[in-house]
Amino acid sequence: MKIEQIELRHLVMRLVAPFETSFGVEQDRACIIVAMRAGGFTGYGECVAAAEPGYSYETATTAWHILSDFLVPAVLGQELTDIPSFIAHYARVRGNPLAKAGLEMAAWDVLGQAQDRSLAEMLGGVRDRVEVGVSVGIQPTTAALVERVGRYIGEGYARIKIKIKPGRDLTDARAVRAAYPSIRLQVDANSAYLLADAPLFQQMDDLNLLLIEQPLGEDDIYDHSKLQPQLRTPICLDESILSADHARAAIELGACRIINIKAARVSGLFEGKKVHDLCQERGVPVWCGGMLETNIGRASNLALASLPGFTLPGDVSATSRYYAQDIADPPFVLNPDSTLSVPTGPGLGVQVNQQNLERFTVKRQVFAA
Ligand code: OSB
Ligand code: MG
Repeated sequence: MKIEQIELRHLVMRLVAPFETSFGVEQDRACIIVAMRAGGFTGYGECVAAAEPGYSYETATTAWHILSDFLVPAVLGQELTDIPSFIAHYARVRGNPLAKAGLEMAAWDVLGQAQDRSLAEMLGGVRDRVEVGVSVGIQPTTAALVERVGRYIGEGYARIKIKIKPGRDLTDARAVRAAYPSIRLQVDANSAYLLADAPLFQQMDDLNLLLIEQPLGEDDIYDHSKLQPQLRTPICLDESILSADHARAAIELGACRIINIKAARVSGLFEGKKVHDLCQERGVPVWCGGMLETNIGRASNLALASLPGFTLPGDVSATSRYYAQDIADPPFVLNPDSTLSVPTGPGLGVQVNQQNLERFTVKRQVFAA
């Protein structure tokens, strides 16, 4: 199939509530939606680069530049036969994993539709439902956080992650643990601390946390290897792991005992599966992270999380936790057992709502072969 056309859309979508992390607050979430036309099919991808370079150095604007000036020209007019040969077209483009992952997702969707196979099937998924939790942003007060967590537990989420930052760490974590003594609980620091903060994390060892996510710098696998031996609680790396090679280095250095896999952060689903396979081989549990995706990215996350090594609940919550109106149907609804169902239709298995897609688009460009 010849890749005949690629359309990029920069979207801005209002979240149902502001999402605060150690790097900032997000209320209007940006993303780039890629629509790839080949062989009579249209495949969709979601690039999760945000408005600001807080989680990643990439932004929606830099990703637009990398996509439109380098990645799209590298694949437009080419034959789409399989993912490895597709990726090879832009292998010379350094870095920019979020931009690459958005484009790659659209290629998986086209291939899945052409082969009449679901993305989960193509990746080697083994389950039709995935255990999920909810990632709770920093709230105005500790009391508001406890209340917020209580509401999510009431909705049926069996695993809670709270965001922490200096000044809003131990107190928040202790308060949530005191209010919900048996809930599966974890914290995410998004790189806000230094190795010198080890005593703070040692105090968290009493809270029976599943894991502590990315306490130290994104470029600092080494200092994580100094921190992990000082803690009983497993460290889980997110920002630090940009490839299967990074995952191998982190595991061999003892920098973490768990890895959060986001396909976007590792340049796409193909590399994400490689991280999964390596971790499975080394006995390291993994779980699927989230980037406040629309239902397009959420469908991709659920397919990835259906692989056998994903043994911890993912940050993939119901559609209503993020958006009042989404750009693809049907909405994902939490099952009573704190799972989401993995889409079964060909490719991503969701239907894009063109009206909503248009409504949230702030910029659009079409590239034709
Ligand atoms: O660190 O996991 C993170 C959202 C944006 C950027 C980084 C992170 C997150 C989340 C949200 O934690 C997870 C979700 O999509 O529900
Ligand atoms: Mg994280």
